Amino acid sequence: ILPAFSQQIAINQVGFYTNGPKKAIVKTTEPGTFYLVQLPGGDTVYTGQLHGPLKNSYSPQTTYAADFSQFKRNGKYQLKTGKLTSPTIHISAKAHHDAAKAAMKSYYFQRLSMPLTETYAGKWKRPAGHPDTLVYIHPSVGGGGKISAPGGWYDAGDYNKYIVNSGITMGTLLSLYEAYPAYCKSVQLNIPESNNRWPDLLDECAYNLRWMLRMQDPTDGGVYHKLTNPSFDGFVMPDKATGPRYVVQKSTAAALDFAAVTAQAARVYAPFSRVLADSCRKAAIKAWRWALQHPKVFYQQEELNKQFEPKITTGEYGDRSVNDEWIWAAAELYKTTGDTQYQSYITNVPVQQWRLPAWAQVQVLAYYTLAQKAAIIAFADGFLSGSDSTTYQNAMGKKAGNFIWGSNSVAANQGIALLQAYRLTKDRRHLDGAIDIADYLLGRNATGYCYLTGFGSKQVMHLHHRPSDADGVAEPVPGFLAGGPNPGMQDKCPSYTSRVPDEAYTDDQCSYASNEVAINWNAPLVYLLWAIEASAKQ
Ligand code: G3I
Ligand code: 9MR
Repeated sequence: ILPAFSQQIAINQVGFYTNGPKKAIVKTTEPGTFYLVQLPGGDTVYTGQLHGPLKNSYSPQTTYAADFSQFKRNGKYQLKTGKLTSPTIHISAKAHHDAAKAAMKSYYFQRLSMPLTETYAGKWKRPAGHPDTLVYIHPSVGGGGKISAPGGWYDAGDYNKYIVNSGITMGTLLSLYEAYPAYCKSVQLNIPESNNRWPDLLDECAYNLRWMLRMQDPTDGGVYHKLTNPSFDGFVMPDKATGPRYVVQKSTAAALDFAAVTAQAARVYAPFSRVLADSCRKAAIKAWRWALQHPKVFYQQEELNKQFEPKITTGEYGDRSVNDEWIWAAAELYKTTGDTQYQSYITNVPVQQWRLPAWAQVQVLAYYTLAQKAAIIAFADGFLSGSDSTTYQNAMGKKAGNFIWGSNSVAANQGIALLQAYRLTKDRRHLDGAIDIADYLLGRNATGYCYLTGFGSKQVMHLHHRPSDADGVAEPVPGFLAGGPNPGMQDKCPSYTSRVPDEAYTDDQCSYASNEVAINWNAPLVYLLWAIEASAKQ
């Protein structure tokens, strides 16, 4: 049983590094003194003054910050101020280790086409779902027939597989490996491949990569946009969702994202499997060539449904601007092959025009790969400036516009930008800014939730995630990042209690716009937590 705590104190509920920054945020309009008390026992070990007031333009909330970074003794504590008591505080040398592993293990839980056994899945064991060995070619492709494309990861709370979203997800995870190979090799995930000679991170990513390779039409190099049911399944376990599956249309975005991922994979997997690396490199070049011949084939589901049966109503991931996909694919192909023909496709824009990576916006992934030093640092500094005067003291709070569908992935991608800079500068401010983002996601935020399932004093329990709902286990499958506050509230779920941008979240299964999971949201969290663990001065 966890000690009781006040909702007015928001704090990272997973952990602080011995020598790292440590802050809590108190919802109050008054200054005052705060105390850190040791658990058990309650002895006061540190005293400080609240700092504030802090305020965001888009929220009525006023807060004060309690900074106890100077306190550097491992253990368990609570922070007290006035009549308020914080959730349990954990200080240790490997503060995010368990959370980091769990966030990556979530991909194992998303695997299709194989049973999850108790050895690896514990009480979340389940039979295999979706063999995907018989998948119909949708009439939108032309031709008819069928293919086999088993494996891969479920995209999100639904049971479909989408190439565009797999693109940024794989790019993020493979970039983590390229940036921190030694740390990545050291992390054991307890997955079926754990005893082979590959790093577990690369084993897990290969599970999705092999599916992606099956999504390329070998005859022309084009890549199917998605593999899906015509409409979303009900809330049943995957093995009970047995309706027909289709690969639907080839698209330019899918071909280019596929080319980027397979080109990067050709580099990353080369030391482990020549065969896999070679097939990735060939697949990348073939997809690139298809895109050159088909530069403007967009996936527009409504248009498609006017022409073809069965109608498809699952996730669209429609992206009608592929300039950024060209740049990303060209950068990965150039870095892998050294072939200068790709260079002319890599255009640079001033850092003021850089956009955080997202499923439909992958340009900056190219700039990260090409290590554009000065611009990366300027990009990161943009997130730092002014973040300390926001109510929760991080980059996320600066604009209401950050709170979109999957806003927690916006935060995590801000953290990656700061970590990209930290690798170049070794300036502690960049690492601390990334830790501020981790703190945000793990509890120092306006709702007080630790958004990573299975962790924290105030936990997410009712994810929009079909297995978590249907498996009969009270706790959701662990290691998932909930989507996060989104005042768009497109799900029209009745349980939201606030439409203030950073509060518009509800821990309710009906809330796919704030409480779903998605592979492209977990990936930047994995990057953030692993890179912080790898970098933290202990
Ligand atoms: O980009 C605009 C932004 O400029 C604007 O300020 C804001 C105002 O609401 O809207 C932003 O666009 C939103 C976009 O997400 C942001 O990424 C759209 O309104 C919103 O509808 C769109 O939501 C997407 C959602 O599917 C619905 O299509 C999410 O990005 C996307 O992550 C989500 O993906 C789904 C898959 O379709 C199916 N599987 C689950 C997955 C996760 O929910
Ligand atoms: O479960 C679906 C989720 O994965 C999607 O992100 C979301 C938006 O496309 O749609 C969910 O499915 C809902 C559908 O859109 C409307 N009927 C209810 C479905 C389950 O809540």
